[in-house]
Amino acid sequence: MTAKPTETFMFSPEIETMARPQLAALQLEKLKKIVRHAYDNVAHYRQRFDAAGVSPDDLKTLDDIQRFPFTTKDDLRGHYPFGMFAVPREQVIRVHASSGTTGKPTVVGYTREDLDVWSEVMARSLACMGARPGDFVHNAYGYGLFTGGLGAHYGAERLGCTVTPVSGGNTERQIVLMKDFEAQVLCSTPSYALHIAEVAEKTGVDIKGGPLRVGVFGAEPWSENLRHELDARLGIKAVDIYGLSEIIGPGVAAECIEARAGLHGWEDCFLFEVIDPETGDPVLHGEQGELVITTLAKWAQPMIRYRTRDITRLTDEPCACGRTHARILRVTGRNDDMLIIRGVNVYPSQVEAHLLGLPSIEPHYQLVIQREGSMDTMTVEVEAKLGVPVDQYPSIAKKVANHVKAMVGVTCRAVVLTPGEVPRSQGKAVRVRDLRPKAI
Ligand code: DLL
Repeated sequence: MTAKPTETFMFSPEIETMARPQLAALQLEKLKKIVRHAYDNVAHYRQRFDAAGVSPDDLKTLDDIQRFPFTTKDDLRGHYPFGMFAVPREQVIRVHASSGTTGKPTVVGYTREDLDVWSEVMARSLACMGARPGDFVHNAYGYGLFTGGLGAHYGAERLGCTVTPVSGGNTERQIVLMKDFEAQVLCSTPSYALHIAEVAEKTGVDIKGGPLRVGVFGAEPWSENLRHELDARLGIKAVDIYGLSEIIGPGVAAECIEARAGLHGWEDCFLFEVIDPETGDPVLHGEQGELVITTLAKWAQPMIRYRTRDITRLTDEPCACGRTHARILRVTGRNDDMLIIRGVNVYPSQVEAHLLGLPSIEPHYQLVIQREGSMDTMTVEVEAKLGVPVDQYPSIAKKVANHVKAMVGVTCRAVVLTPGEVPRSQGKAVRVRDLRPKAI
């Protein structure tokens, strides 16, 4: 396979451009099989479907899935570690687990066939984002229980790339390797990519003028402004990739480099719905809500109507790249990431969108949440650019607070810290420091 980086290139063109009615027929065929497999092999699904009075035989159209109960992270936790497996444990050849900040982690298992599907959707995603066979891929996603490292790794190999399996950390060494190996593609969280750019600038290494072309950035919410910042500081096109361990890992959806306007969700492998998180009812087509995903090709651990908690919108408007798979619009954050500050709902990524690009401050920030009386308050910690005199910090802070109030509608305090003071991340950035008293 050869293709110039600037030409549209698809890893599986016949699937990626399939006419939508044909795609829907394929989804229905696969849906029937996977729901039957889940019912026959997982006690949890059988009990839940029976209790809801639905059977796999009820699936006559794709909309019939709406009659089936949702699956949640708590269901996975409740069946820790292997209770949601739908095949004998010996056929599960890999497990991953999500960190789980509270309680038990959630475990996910893969058969050989599942890993094959994962590599396929990741290869497709990388090609869609502008990676090409023969490219050098610098993979700074963490290797281990987190799905980022191995997911990107196998996908890049499947596409025919050369992979540097560097994982996160030791940023100066990362930069040396990227430079010496002439990497064309960088895979990392967007926050870590920003740190890489910053360290390269500090150590005088010119990444911007080099062969690096594409940034495969995801695993955390990020804003258009951060995209512009990364484009400019690394001399690349920064492209968004989405996924979650419970479903498969990275590669559930990816933006195309042509449009960079929403992520194509691979609908031959996943069925997407958007629901009202309060009522569980489907929202009108194109409206915002919680993304619900059913895996159409995952045998070790099928997920039927998994509630991701991720807030987004779906569109199946035609895309400039020619792919027909519907697009998930940028995920602004999880339901549970939403803060209520003095009665106003706000996601950290909304604040980010308006902080970046302000003069005198670096694009690093943290939101500190405290409780005052019955109200939650927010302090935005930002960082001054090198060389900005300290006596200007209070006036910059005032401008930041006013700007956030004007753009996001939230009253907050702002504090300007000295360069380097906001913690940097090697994986997912910690955007919120929650200092509220914990409920006992
Ligand atoms: O973060 C998988 C991944 C790895 C995706 C590398 C992309 C790149 P988890 O650790 O299970 O899996 O976290 C999944 O992260 O439900 C979202 O809330 C968030 N997330 C992932 N990608 C994006 C994105 C990986 N592009 C959770 N934009 C998901 C916004 C994202 N949020």
